[in-house]
Amino acid sequence: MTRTGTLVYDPAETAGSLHLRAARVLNGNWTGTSTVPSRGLYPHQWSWDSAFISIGLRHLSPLRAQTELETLLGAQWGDGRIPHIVFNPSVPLDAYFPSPDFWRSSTAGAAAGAPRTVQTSGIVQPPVHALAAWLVHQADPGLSRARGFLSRVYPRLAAWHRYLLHRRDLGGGGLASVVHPWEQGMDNSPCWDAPLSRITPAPARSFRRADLDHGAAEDRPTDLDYGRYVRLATDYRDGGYDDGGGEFAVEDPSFNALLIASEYALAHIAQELGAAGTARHARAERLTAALVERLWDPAEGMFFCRDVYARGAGQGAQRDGCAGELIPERSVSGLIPLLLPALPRDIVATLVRTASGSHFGLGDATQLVPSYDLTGDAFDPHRYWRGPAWFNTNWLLERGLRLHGEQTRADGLRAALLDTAGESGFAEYVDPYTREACGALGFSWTAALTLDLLHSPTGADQFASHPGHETFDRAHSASTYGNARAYAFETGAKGGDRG
Ligand code: 9WN
Repeated sequence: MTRTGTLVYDPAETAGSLHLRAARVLNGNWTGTSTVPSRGLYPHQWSWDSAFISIGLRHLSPLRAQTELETLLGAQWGDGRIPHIVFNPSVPLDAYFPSPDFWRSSTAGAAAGAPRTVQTSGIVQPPVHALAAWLVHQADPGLSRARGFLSRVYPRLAAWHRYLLHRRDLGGGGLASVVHPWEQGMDNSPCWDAPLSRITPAPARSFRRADLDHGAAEDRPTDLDYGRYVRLATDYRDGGYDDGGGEFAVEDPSFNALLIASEYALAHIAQELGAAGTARHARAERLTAALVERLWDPAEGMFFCRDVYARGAGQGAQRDGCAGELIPERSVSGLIPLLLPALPRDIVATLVRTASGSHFGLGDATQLVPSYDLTGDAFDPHRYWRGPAWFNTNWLLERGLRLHGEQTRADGLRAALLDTAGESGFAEYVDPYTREACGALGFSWTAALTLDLLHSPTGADQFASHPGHETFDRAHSASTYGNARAYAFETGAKGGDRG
């Protein structure tokens, strides 16, 4: 216990009240079957939000955490996609744009197997779900087994990964592409500026934004960006949500790293259910190799997005032998592969240096990693995904640092996350320099990941490929790495799930 003036600071008591406040946020945002990201700005169920939320919720109520994921998976499409929004029918249509009457999932998505009784969007979000399901199971294996939780979610999660690895391998190199910036989750990142510049925006008068009723215009994407988001979504819908016909396809490091982390989790789940997880485990390692081969930029010391349909990408494409070209924008997305256990050691060391260097400033200019390069032309400390720090990305980096033995840096990041979550009122995101709250307050994943950091201070096992992963055989990693091209061909081929 320390004394400051007349105030007595008791870390245990502070943690206790932080826990209580975080739990209140999650209770307030619970609808009975799932949790909204925030009551005002985001009044429906969001896909990757629910995955992060369940990771925290498992510490309050493993049953609610299981239900959160089951509700989301109940809206899965026949082709395997998990929609990025599941709409609550009791919320008025004008509360959020684009609303169900824009997506028209049950009619426009019929050929792709959209559900008939629940309305959803037609795009996806990052695949954090299998990882979440595995962590939720571990919180109370007895309850999970009694309810048959894993045996019910496993086939759905396997179909989801199959969709991403087969239908979304638009670059032909084994990685999944996103077909809309909202799919990657970092909607307004400068990474999308180049591929979006080729899209003709929908006229501003053809839609009405609802986000500006809740958020400051200077913190949110511009009308021009929105026009392009709407155009891409409209064209996708009008093509029956069929993949491959669009004008936007990007291979993103964070999206694919989360897919790989979830593939490891599926291997654990398969084993728990009595099946062999080895094929999935090997696939996760081959995908790691494909990620390095297609998205790692050794000169810049981080991963970049690949613009699969870049025009004039000829030379780039010929130089590295891959379709499209890398987008030279430094986003936090390019650090998130740090959570992968089979990443070569030199890449881990370089990523840690990049995170702590002038572009992201971790432990120096900033205590939380910003969403975008502090020195970049497009940097803005308040605008959506163009500079502010988010809690989910920092939680992922904290776990990644710990996984690779960077305990001191991870401890610093954990402390900054807990302080900032409490001080900001569980803000959606914060200014990376001042940690001033931005966006919505009482934001669910901020509260949920706070709970996870309080309950799993070391989190050592969360992203491990298997117990004792630190003794992972790097020689095996090197040979897997050499086989990346063969693997790209293999996953590009049509076929069922090989797990
Ligand atoms: C569009 C819900 C979602 C998050 C995204 C975040 C934001 C929506 C929006 O909110 O996106 O999906 O309207 O801006 O960028 O990551 O899942 O919290």
